[in-house]
Parts: sequence; C-alpha cells; structure tokens
Amino acid sequence: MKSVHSPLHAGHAGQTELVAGRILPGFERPERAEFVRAAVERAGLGPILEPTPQTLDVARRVHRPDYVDFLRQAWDLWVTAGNDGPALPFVWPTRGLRDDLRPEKISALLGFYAFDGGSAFVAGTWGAIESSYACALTAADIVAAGERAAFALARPPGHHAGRRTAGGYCYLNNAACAAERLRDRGAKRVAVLDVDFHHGNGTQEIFWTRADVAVVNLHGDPATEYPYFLGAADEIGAGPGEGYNLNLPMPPGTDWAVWSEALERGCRHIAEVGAEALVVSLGVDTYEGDPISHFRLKTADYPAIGARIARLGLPTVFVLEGGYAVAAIGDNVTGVLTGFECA
Ligand code: SP5
Ligand code: ZN
Repeated sequence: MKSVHSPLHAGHAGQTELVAGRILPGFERPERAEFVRAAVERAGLGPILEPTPQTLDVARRVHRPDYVDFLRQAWDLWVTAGNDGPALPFVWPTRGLRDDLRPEKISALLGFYAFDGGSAFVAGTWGAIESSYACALTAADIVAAGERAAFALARPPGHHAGRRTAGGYCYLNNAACAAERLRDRGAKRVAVLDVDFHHGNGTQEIFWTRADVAVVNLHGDPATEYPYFLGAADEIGAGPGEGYNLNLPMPPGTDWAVWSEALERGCRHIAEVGAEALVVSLGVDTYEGDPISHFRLKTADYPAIGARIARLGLPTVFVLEGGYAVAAIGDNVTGVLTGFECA
C-alpha cells in the first residue's frame, strides 16, 4: 500500500492547549507523524510519496468558503495584530449569541470559526493543514485510479473539523474531503468509518443530510468523553441522510471484546447501505496506553481491525487521525494497515 506524506506537517509545532486550567504543550505534535513514518518504513508497507499539489476546490465545498479563507489567513492576521505566540480563541458565539455576525478582529474570528480551544495556529499551521489535505486527496486519487488502498500519513488530523469550525486539533476535515473526492471520481456512495476514540463530530455534521456519504462512528460515549456535545446513539441523520449516520458510543474501559462487536455492526451497516468506496478515519487513541483516552485496545488487536475492514472488499483510503501514545502509535497504525493487506 502506498502512503502519502509531506514534511510540511512539521511546521505545525509548539502549539498549546488548555488542560485542567493550565496552558500546556499540545498533545498533537510532529513526533506522532515521524513515529508513524518510521513504522511504515520498518514494516515495509510500501512506498511513501509526496502529495500532488491540490486546489482548495474540494475544501471549499466540504467547508464554508469563508472558513477556508480564515484558516489560510489566521496566522498572518494574528501577527499583524501584534501577537507572536500561538493563536487561540477565548470567546465563542454559543447559545444566546449571534453566529451570523462575522467580527472583524482576529481575536474574535478565532472563536467565530472554532467550537473549542484545541486548534491553535502557529507560523507553520496553514502549510501543514494544506499538506495534510493534499495527502488525503492524493490518497483518494490513488484509490480512484484503481489501487485497493492508500494511506494519508498526515497531520494535523481532521475529523473534528465541521463546516465552519476548527476544534480538537483539527482544521480541514481531511477524511470528509477524501470522501468528497471519491464521489467526484465516480463512487455513487461512499462510507466513512471513524475508529478514532473520539466521535468524529465534524464528519457527522458535514454529511448529516446526505445519503451519498454514510458515516459510521465507534467512539467514547459523549456522556463522559470529548467532544461531549455530539455522538449519541440517537443521531441517525436527517432529511435524505436519515439512516445514513450510525453512532456506536461505548463506555470508558471498553476492551477488544466489546469494541470488536461494534466494529462488526459498523461494517455490516456499511455493507447494507451499498457503499462503493470507503474512507477510514484511522485514530489509534483507542490504545490502552493513550494519555487522553479511555479504551483498552492492545497493540495486538490492531491487525484484526484492518483484517475486518478488508473483508468489506471496498477500495479504501486510510486517513490518520488521533493517537497520542507516541511510542506505540507507529506499531498500532501499521498494525491496522498490514492487517488489511494480509487479509
Ligand atoms: C483528533 C483527536 O483525537 N482529537 C482529540 C481532541 C481531544 N481534546 C480534548 C483533550 C482533553 C485532554 N484531557 C487531558 C487529560 C490528561 N490527563
Ligand atoms: Zn481522537
């Protein structure tokens, strides 16, 4: 399987996040991708290619165009306003406030286009966002051109990013953009299978009313787990999309026995809706040693995930999402990918 990777991810470094009342270094750091890259090489998965340059056309359809423009300009506006540290929001248009009143100042725009304080901007953030997006589209194109699978070895991740909101370390929704590209290239229906520990709220929002992209999420129950405000089992999609969203929330402490049953249900749903291509939001923060998550999957479990996904028999684009136990992330990710290839 080919992997698509850009060194530009490394410019997105040194961001901070609010953890238990303190501003700390972000969990989502460059070493994550470097460890995955090293493991892909060690495993002999296949060639690692640079992404093909991409226009922002797909991003502007998946997201609101003004949001994409904001992402592109955020750091420059922040610096022009006299700042030099990481750009983070501090005020959001939540319940009771107007979300149709686009403010002029960068300090307010950061909140206007975010749902949490998890997606800071530094000097290299836009370059990394654009490269991550290009990796996802290039991987989709490789699959659309006839290969069985491809892997977007990219960061920052994307599945929390909504139509006009950054959050949860995400900016552009790479998996949603890959799904959109597979539709553009002729797949009549695409499924997104999100196995990251956290609910992919952005992907769900983006495809909520669409029947042509089915979304299946396996994740920590929002009653106790981030992102808290989406991801319940009763969310099934709306309008033409009704029945095409499936949420499978699970309690903290969930291990392989329970998690693999949910995977089975999710895979059956994907087969039933008649998807012609698949995008996997591949987070490995389900790992027992993950510092911010609460499932108990073991490194030895990951190949079985890949093997089950392979049994769907679909052209498959894997897109890297979360996973913060840096020392194990490489083996866990390549476990899934080699499990897929060996099946
Ligand atoms: C892509 C992805 O996996 N995003 C996850 C975003 C999670 N953001 C909330 C993190 C909460 C961290 N709590 C720290 C507890 C440390 N013991
Ligand atoms: Zn996650």
